Amino acid sequence: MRHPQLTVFFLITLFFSRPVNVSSDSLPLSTQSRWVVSSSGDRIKLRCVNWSGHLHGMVVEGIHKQPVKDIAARVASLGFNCVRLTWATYMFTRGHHTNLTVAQSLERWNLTDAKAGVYKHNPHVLGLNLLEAQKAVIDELAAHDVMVVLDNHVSLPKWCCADKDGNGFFGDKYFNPHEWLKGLATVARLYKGNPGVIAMSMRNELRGPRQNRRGWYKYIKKGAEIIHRTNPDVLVIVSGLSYDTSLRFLKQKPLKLNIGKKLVYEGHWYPFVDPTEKWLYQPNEFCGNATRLFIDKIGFLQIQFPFFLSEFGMNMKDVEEKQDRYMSCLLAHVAEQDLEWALWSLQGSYILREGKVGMEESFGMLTANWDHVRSSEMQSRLQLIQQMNRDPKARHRSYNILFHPKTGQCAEVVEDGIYLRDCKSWAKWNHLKGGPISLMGGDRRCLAAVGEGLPAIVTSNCSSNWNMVSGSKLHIASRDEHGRYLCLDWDSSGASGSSRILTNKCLCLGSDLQDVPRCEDDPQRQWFKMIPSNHK
Ligand SMILES: *[C@@H]1O[C@H](CO)[C@@H](O)[C@H](O)[C@H]1NC(C)=O
Ligand SMILES: *[C@@H]1O[C@H](CO)[C@@H](O)[C@H](O)[C@H]1NC(C)=O
Ligand SMILES: *[C@@H]1O[C@H](CO)[C@@H](O)[C@H](O)[C@H]1NC(C)=O
Ligand SMILES: CC(=O)N[C@H]1CO[C@H](CO)[C@@H](O)[C@@H]1O
Repeated sequence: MRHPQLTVFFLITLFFSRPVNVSSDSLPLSTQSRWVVSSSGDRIKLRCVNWSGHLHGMVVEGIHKQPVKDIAARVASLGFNCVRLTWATYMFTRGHHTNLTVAQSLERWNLTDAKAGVYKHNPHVLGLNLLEAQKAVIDELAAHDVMVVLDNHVSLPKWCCADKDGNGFFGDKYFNPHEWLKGLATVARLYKGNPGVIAMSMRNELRGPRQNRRGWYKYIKKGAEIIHRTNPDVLVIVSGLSYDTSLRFLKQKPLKLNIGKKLVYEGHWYPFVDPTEKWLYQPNEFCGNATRLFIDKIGFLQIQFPFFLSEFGMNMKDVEEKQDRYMSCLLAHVAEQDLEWALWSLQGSYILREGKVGMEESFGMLTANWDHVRSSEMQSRLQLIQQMNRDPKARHRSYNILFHPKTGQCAEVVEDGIYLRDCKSWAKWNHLKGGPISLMGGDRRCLAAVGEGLPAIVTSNCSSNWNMVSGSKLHIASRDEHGRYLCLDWDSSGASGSSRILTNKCLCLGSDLQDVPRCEDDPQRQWFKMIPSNHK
């Protein structure tokens, strides 16, 4: 706490902290239709962050910058209840890797500064072998109630992923399927009975010129079943082809596995889809298209199975407008569907990545020195998806939360005004397409547009009808008394932490509410989503 930045960090994180209540008596986890549930059948929502441990040194990143115990405490205080911890197959299948101590493993790459850093911050880890060190990290996370998904990320320990890096598909240069199966079985056995590890994902981002469906069905089945036979407690997470963006072929031919109620699917959704310029000039149509494409290729699995969006993220160091819009678009979907997820990533820097010592991770929640949060905006944007909005066991009536993904805030009503606030409390809305938006309970009161540039209000006059419009369906529009369309709008000039919701001319939309062909405005301020919830 010597550091002023650290103090700020702890204040912020305390402010945002929320309970993480997975105790070992709720284990093992299993699945029930599309939910992950505890041993007593209560939903457990996975809200994770990725933490890399698969690079050259085969130790988790950051261990040379901060004590593992502090990193684990931060993960928990940032509102994550789980870590997707990545590992490399060779660490478990090649004796000359397995037997290395952390010190030796870093020395192999001449990483003397990192070694000195580990000595300074985690002296007890330096002499452990790589397996013991991994277990120490998992134990520390467990001590902070943070669950671990062990993700097989590569075979040869290095940065992932490229088409021709030899780690992409079964049979590639470094990716011997038998060795991979052996690695999975070894890890499953090592963590059998360890309550810290709740799931294993089989392989990150299958890809490359050799990828094919036949190989996928064959090896995914073997991998899943070997994990389950060895360690029947863990969830088994199945990933797709083309960098984990496609499992469309399962619509024709479902995967048949003998693993009980343990199957979870995963997928990735990054802003890198082409042509990203469309986020700038056709943002509504592109958001609609991107969401539909994601659902069509992989997201559709959530209807039947728990779906883990195991990687998404954006550059938080130098925020690019297009990535910012991607994030709003994605958050609206993730919140609406209440998916399981893992943000890429925790690490603010790498010991060694792609030949560069100390390379910074601009997508990291933490800064390069691992000592404070890179972006409090991102922290705020995650707040609603860090909550469980749909609880299959709850008996409360469902309603909608009016969510604003650009700020991550939720609409709350104070007297007749509507404000964006942190999602600790919120107004509960009912809405039938094309009809009024009314408050649940009490005397009937409805959302109304008064005029352009004026605050939206709630009133007993329920004659305003509202529609979700534009290609993104993220604009919420109604007519004013002159019959002109107005959209809900965020008044960003308001005091921080509480700004009023106004109605304004709909951005990027013509008078017929169709998307204009090219839009120079940023529509994000007008992007809202009705999030179904039965949270009490
Ligand atoms: C690794 O260590 C184990 C146990 O100490 C030993 O049996 C094995 O031979 C060692 N492997 C190599 C390649 O050094
Ligand atoms: C480490 O340093 C030694 C001596 O300078 C050098 O011979 C070796 O190639 C280096 N190894 C790596 C992996 O950079
Ligand atoms: C959205 O998808 C439609 C149908 O595939 C296509 O015609 C249109 O150009 C796409 N729009 C954008 C902005 O990419
Ligand atoms: C932003 C980023 O670096 N994402 C990476 C996350 O990890 C996957 C797989 O290792 C990479 O393909 C992404 O580029």
